This record gives sequence, C-alpha cells and structure tokens, in this order.
Amino acid sequence: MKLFAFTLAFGAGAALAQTSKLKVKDAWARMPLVPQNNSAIYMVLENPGTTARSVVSVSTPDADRAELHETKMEGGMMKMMPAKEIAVPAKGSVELKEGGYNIMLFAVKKTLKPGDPLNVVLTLNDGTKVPVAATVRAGDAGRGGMPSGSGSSMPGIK
Ligand SMILES: [Cu+2]
Repeated sequence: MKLFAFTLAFGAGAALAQTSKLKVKDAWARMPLVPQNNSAIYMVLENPGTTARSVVSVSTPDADRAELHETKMEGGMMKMMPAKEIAVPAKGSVELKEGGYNIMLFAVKKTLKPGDPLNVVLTLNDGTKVPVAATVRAGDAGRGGMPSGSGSSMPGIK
C-alpha cells in the first residue's frame, strides 16, 4: 500500500511539472473601425518548455465570440479562415501577425480607445488556460489584408 501511495504522489508531481505556460509578448489589438465591431489580436507566443504546445481554442469576455484564424493564399487571393490550432514548438516561438495567424473578435462589447485592454483566454492542448490582455492600437487600417472594419470579405462571416 505504501508503494502505491508514493507512486500516485509522484505521478501527480510529474504531471504538474509538465504544465508549463506559454509566454505571451507584445499582445495588441486592432482598433475596430466602427465602434463595437470586429477586432484582430496579434502577439508573440514563446514556449520555454521542452514539450511542443498548441493553442486549440480562444474565448473572450469582451466580444460575442473569438476565433483562431490563419491567412492563406488561395487562387492568388489572401483568405482568412478558422485555424484548428496554433502550434508553438518546444524552445521556440510563433508570431501572430498580418498575413499569418490572428485571433479574431466578433462584435466587441465595449467602445474602445487606444491603450484599452481587450481580454482573451487561450486554451492550450494540455488544458492550460493562458489569459492575455491585448492593448488596443489605433490606425494601420489601410495596411495588410485584415478586414478589421466589416469582416465582409471573410468567408462565412457576415
Ligand atoms: Cu481573422
């Protein structure tokens, strides 16, 4: 019996040690062109651990819903589509940026000004939750392929 108890305790400790969080850097959100419209969030995810991680879902208290997105070239057109996951290699990093991955917020619930936080919670493949406060930035509206105003050019989204 003693040996059994020891094994259980050791197992729990090992599981905890593996749950290393991703580090989030430079998280920022695009200012919605129309108040309470859509926003996109960008950041750098760093994985200091020796196990590959991935972001498998995202939630937010600040908008109707949030989705992981990736931009892909399709028939010569840049298209944004939902991403199943965003992988972050062990001892590596991934940048969410224009033309790549982003986190899309639909119907932001508050009127934002530059410097305000937009909050999202990333869920990792091991179940870990990583809260992120992205700082709202103005401008950049004419740059890149992100339809931050209406979202009307995104497939399947009205
Ligand atoms: Cu998007």
